[in-house]
Amino acid sequence: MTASALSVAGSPLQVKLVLAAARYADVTVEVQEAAADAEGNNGTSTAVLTTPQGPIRGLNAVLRYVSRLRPASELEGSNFQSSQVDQWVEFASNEMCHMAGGSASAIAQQDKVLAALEAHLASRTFVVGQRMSVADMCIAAALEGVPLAADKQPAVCRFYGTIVNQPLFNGTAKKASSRSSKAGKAKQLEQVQESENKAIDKLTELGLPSVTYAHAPAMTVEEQMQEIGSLPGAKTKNLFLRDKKHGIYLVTAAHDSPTDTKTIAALLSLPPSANLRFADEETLSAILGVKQGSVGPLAVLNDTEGQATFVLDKKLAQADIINSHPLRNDRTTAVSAKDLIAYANACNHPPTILDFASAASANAGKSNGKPAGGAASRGAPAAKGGKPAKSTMDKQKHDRAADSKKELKKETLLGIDKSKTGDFAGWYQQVITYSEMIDYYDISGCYILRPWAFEIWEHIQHWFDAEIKKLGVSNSYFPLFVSKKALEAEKDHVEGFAPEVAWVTKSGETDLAEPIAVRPTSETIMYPAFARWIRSHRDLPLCLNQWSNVVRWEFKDPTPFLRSREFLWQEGHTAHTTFEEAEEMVFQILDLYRRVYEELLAVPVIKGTKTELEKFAGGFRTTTVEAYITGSGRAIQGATSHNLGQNFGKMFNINFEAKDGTSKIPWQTSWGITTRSIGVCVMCHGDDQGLVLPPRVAPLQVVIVPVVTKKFGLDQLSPFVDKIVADLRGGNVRVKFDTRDNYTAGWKYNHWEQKGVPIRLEVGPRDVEAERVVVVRRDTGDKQEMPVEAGIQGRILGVLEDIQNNLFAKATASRDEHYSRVLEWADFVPALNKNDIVLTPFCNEGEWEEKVKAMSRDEALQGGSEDVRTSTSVAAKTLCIPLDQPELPEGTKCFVSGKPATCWVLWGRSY
Ligand code: 87F
Repeated sequence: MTASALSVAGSPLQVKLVLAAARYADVTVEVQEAAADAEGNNGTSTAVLTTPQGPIRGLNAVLRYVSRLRPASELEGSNFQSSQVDQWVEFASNEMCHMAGGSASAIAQQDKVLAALEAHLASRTFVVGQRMSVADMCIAAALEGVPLAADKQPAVCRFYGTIVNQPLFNGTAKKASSRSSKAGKAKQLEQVQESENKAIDKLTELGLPSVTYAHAPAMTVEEQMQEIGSLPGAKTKNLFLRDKKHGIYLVTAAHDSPTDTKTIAALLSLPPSANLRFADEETLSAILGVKQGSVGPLAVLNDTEGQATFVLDKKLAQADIINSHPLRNDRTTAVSAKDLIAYANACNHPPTILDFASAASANAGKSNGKPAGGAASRGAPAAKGGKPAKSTMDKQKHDRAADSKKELKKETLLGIDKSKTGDFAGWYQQVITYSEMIDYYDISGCYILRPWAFEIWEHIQHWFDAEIKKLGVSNSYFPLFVSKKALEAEKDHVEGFAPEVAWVTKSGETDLAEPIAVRPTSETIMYPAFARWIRSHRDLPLCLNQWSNVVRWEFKDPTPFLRSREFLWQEGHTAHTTFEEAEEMVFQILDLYRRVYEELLAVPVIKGTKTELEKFAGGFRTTTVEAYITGSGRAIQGATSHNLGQNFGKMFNINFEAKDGTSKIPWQTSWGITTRSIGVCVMCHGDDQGLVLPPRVAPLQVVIVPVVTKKFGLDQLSPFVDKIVADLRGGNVRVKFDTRDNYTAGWKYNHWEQKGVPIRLEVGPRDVEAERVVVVRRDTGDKQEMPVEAGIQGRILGVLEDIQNNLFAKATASRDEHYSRVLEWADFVPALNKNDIVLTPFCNEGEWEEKVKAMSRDEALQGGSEDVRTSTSVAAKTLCIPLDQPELPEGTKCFVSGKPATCWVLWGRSY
């Protein structure tokens, strides 16, 4: 499209954004199908705005006009002047819309605008304050089609992605002809800027876009439908229910889903004895802080004690937009389903998503044989998974199955209903929450590591800590905060990371004299001290490590463990007299990282060096261990070990007197592994029943579940089991005898299976009599009987070892299935599309590396654009230059440039 064509017409997305902005500003813009415009461009849409001064034609002109109409309230609470916003919009629309021709000066101008915008947005969610405004939509419209790079303009990418990827505006870009017929009937709703509404403030604080409409008070669904029937998106029915024995539920269902209490009780797998009723007004007000008629999902915010379970209709979870009352019944707030779930998660109420539609068909006698409970119920354990039991076990197995079926009627457990292959992200979320590893927190990107996750980290810490001490490394602890001056002392190192640095600017209400940063890494905190402590060659090597937390304010979608705003890690920092010594340290550490992954977490990794583009900019060379996650087809950096050369020594004036009396700069290293490693382990080994833990890091390696009967209770069973526990503990096996009497055996089987415990021992009356246990493996589901009279410690240790090895072998085989070699460009993207990581001969030039990223993205998207917020991109990145290099015959050409290849490089789509 030529520059002039762009100024009068636009892409569908631009049109959509401008229409949305107009709707915000409360003016009507019509989109006309243009037969031919003044410049002779055919068939494009043209925006036409009727104003008191006459019609305004053309997207760019409309865009600027609309931008100036923004309500004054938009600037409330910000220290921004209206004129500054105008300047931004003007700037963006002028420069962006006119650069389509791509002349050198236009590109230079565009770079200037982008750089300024980047700096402006680095510390803001939107152009003015925290709420999306007309100006934002206009700027996003102007940015459409402008190439943005996530590494160069992270803040602009995040900003643009936030705006264009939220579905609130879907359906707004209606053609003039199709909108007129409906317009007369539909109620015109007034959009309002709600102030002092806790729920809307919370959405804003979380950066989740919403639109709120004012209307007459609506107490019932019918009344609300009358008021908001014309709005796009799903309408909701909200019920606040309680059952004395089973708890309190806030149910948000589609307005046309069945919501009688019997259906809901069945969906929740409550027993027939349950008596689900509407909670009284007092309970409603005490827990959700709203009156009758104002209940809606946004009210989960007020349930700070987590008394209610939030139940969401699957139909709503799959809708684009959800409309509901924001704590008052004369308002309706529209928010995307994804964002509503994010909100609920942030309020510590992750929704239990249930399929109300399936309940309707089950009630109509069309049950597909699955329990109506859907998400909230599971089959009896003996009936699922595993291999058929041996014949000698049949009778007992039958009894157990019967027992646990009976028992399951009494007890239910929230079961994983997402499959690893069908919905990897949903599956992962369920696995880490149902296994009690992670709980959500009300600050986006921050998570609670529950004991089940933290203990895995402790096993990693314990092993790694002992190993680095063997290398002469000591632990220490440096402060959490870093001054602006120290942080910026090493420009190269911090520059690209600046948007991720979190700053403390106030104490109470008082501004700090100078803002202080929260450590994103500790080079700039530790090295001034290194400069004081290192005087002579006798002070070297100085080898320090610290176990700590760091904060990096990421803008991409957070994922627990893999990408969180605060995470735990160890960071090692060493200084040596020679380059060779530093190099040796780097590789010793790299091998320890390999062993953490391979020997503890049973995840195979590839050791390699990063290319110049991917290395840590402050250092000389970065080495890495790279893992592969079969479920998502993505590679992931496992840990890094840097040879920093003398760069930091120079910046921080670290000098030592060498043996010959001369002053020298030491050679440094730094290295780190984070709690991301736990996420990689979960993703690699988990299955549709939940977590599968490698024995070496499992908080519990063996759980013993008693199968009691009325005649043979725990008292009779315990002496037998206690001996087994003592025997196993003698061999340092982490074992638990689950004696809880409020759960059935069936419930416990499922519970420990979801938590990934490697071995379950089942012990019932017949086992005691026959002096044996039934051993069930979590990794394969295999069952075997094991006689106990001579002790089982040795054999159980053997099974644990076997499980550890089997998990590693399985993960290696599935990684290797996705490891291919490609010699020509034509085969590259097809290999990536098969979820492969790809080894290619490469010229190792940065320019070609960038080209591969861009070309692989374009070829995969075929002209489409990708969501810049997602934590994964379809562009291929270099993962590493593997240390283990296959032979590279003379004359081998680079797969992309055709120049002589200098090495084999591993590429992949990655986290
Ligand atoms: C984010 C904000 C500011 C990564 C950052 O890999 C600075 C940084 O320096 C930053 N994200 N990095 C690189 C960290 C390098 C290095 N530090 C010690 C490690 C291992 C442990």
